[in-house]
Amino acid sequence: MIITKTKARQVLDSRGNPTVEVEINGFTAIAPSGASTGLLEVKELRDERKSFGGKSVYKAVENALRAGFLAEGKNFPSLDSFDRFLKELNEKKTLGGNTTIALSMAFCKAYASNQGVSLSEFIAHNSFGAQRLPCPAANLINGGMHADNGLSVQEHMVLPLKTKSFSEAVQCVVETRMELKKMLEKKKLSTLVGDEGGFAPKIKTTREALSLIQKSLEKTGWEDKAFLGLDCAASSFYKKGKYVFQGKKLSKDGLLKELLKLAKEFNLKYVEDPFFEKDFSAYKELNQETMVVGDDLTVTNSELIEKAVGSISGVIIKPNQIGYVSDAIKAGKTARKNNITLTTSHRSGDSEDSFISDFATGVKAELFKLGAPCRGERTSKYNELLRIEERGTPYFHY
Ligand code: 2PG
Ligand code: MG
Repeated sequence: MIITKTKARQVLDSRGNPTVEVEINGFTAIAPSGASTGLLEVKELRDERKSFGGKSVYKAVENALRAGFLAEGKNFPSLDSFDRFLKELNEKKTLGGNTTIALSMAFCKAYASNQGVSLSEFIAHNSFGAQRLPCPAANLINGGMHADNGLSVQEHMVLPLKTKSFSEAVQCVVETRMELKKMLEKKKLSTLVGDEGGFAPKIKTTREALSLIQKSLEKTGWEDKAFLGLDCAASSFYKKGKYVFQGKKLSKDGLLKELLKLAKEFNLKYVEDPFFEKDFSAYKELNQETMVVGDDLTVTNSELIEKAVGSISGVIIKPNQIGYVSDAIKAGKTARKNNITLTTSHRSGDSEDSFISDFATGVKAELFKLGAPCRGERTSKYNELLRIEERGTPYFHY
């Protein structure tokens, strides 16, 4: 495909922070942005000036414009060739991960259209061949760095693993959320939402959060089709060698004990980042009991995923953690080769761009973290998957 026209601009993400939007041959893509970021994620470029609280991305936009200018008139026969071109420009790692990922995502959209295929089909051609819709992992109660309610654990999720179609999974998640809202109202707890559209009530423990979701599942009759899961994002409450968990200072073994109790009590099928992101051996201990998923631990990096083999049974794939769509696909391939389940994921600072839904389907991810079905930047992900389902795309089977 010949790149004929490129543009870039500063737009806003769902937290109201500036972010980069790139346009290639008329197709736009917006870089998402995390709050609980891994230490080894590629770095976003922010201006760190007085304007926009230091968060403006004018320099990143300038970099995207320059890359676009250099790409115009050139023929790129594949995603790999375009990402290679970007990597050459980014040799000194000065472009910013937000710049490169927006360019790489926009290229995928333009290229897919140029080839007359859908975006998810294009991603499938570049990864495992066929497409498949993922099972949603829906974050119904927010905590950690995504809310100010004091909950240590960042995400309390519903996984409708035994549903037979994506739309049935959506029904489960939506009805459970509606019931949860009623329960919170009855308890006079807030139903305002956190960064990922989940409720952020001032409750003190993850046990309480899980039991509210479990009760909502039972009340709506979905309890046989859905399971519960957590993203602890434990690095965010790891302070000076201890875990500051629900008001207590715990050692690694103390936290392991707590998590094991919760896993048993609620039959947890999914626990993401249960420990500090450098403690591969702690992950391994819990992995023997339930599915442990690496996120900050592995940051969509193939080498770190190789290192984590044995410590995890699932892995998060977030294209903006590694900066290039082709590298995110590579990370997915490394995981699959090692029998590690793929969970693609949005970011807590996201946008109306639903690229990640097509990506999840294209790489046949088993699971997809997409927040609660609430707020436009989250529903855009659900809605895109509903459209993909209508095309007759098969759905994940547990
Ligand atoms: C996570 C993500 C997405 P953030 O930790 O998995 O849910 O959060 O984008 O803030 O890193
Ligand atoms: Mg995470």
